[in-house]
Amino acid sequence: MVDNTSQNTSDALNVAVTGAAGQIAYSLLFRLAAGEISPGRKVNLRLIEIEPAKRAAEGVTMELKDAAFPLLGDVTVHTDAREGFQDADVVFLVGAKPRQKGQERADLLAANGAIFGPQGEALGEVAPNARVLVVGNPANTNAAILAAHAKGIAPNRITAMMRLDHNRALSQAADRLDVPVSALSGMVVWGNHSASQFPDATALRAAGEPVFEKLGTEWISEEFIPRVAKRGAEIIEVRGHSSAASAASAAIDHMRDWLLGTEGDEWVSVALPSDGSYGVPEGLVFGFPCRSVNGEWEIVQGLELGEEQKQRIARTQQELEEELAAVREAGFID
Ligand code: NAX
Repeated sequence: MVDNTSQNTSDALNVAVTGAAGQIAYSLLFRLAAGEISPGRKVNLRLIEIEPAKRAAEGVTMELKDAAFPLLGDVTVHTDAREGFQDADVVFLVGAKPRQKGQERADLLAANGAIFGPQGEALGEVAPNARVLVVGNPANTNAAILAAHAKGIAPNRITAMMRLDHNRALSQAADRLDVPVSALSGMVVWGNHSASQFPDATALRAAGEPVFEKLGTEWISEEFIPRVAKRGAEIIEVRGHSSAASAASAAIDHMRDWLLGTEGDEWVSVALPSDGSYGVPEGLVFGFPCRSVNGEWEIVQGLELGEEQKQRIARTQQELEEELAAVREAGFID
């Protein structure tokens, strides 16, 4: 088990979470306190919120203490992100500006640029070795803004969450094949965490055997891809609120695999700044198949892509290019 993941001198893992009084954090914080990304290791939690939600975050702190987690160290609440990020080993950026009714996508991107630019600067200054996961939407482009401002943080240390999409895709395929999700490997969700994403089951295996034919091309294009890509909206319609516990669970999966490594040759879906792999332009924060090796994400190379895969990847890439152009125009990235 790799354990080269701390930058502070004590053995404790310093974890900062923005949006700490929100619904995702309400599940995430308790799983972090239970030691799920750092088994056996003390965890210090920094809860970061905006002023109006500070008191609610203090309430969450009270509950965290009431749960008497054996591994939980200090829990502090901060309205100054820079203060909360100080010496953080792991950072979950969950807080973001939600889309208002009738709001244009460009305005949403700009509103979030105003959050993720300064947070990037602060992280670069006070937590240059942090592993960062952006959850708050639009997650990929928020992460691109963050990466542009986080001087001193290696690009592959800034990620956006595709793991919920990945897990949703696994679950849909497992149901279709009537196998447990644990039997499946080789799923990829490419591109943007949005309806343009490409959940790709081409390389999927169940207990090592290829299953693409078994899934059926019609089921894949008519049911699987749209269902996974629009699952967030389906959850809102049925549950009445957006995904929360499943999002927190995916964030835990992402960070645990990052810190402790992925299994053998298996890969998972992670959005990170492209290095040009698979022809995706540098700077786009794009969902790729990734392995975690020695505590770092590496993009899996050499997957052969057919024409339809290339077209679907190009589609989600185009959306991300448009998002990046919009934040450039708004002055959030040079
Ligand atoms: P909530 O509205 O319940 O909580 C968000 C919290 O963030 C609020 O308490 C708010 O005060 C806080 N916040 C806002 N700006 C902040 C700032 N600058 N610094 C610190 N805190 C700030 O939303 P929740 O359901 O928890 O969702 C959080 C974000 O995750 C949303 O942007 C949502 O769209 C996104 N999601 C991303 C997913 C993914 O797979 N990447 C899936 C789930 C979720 O939809």
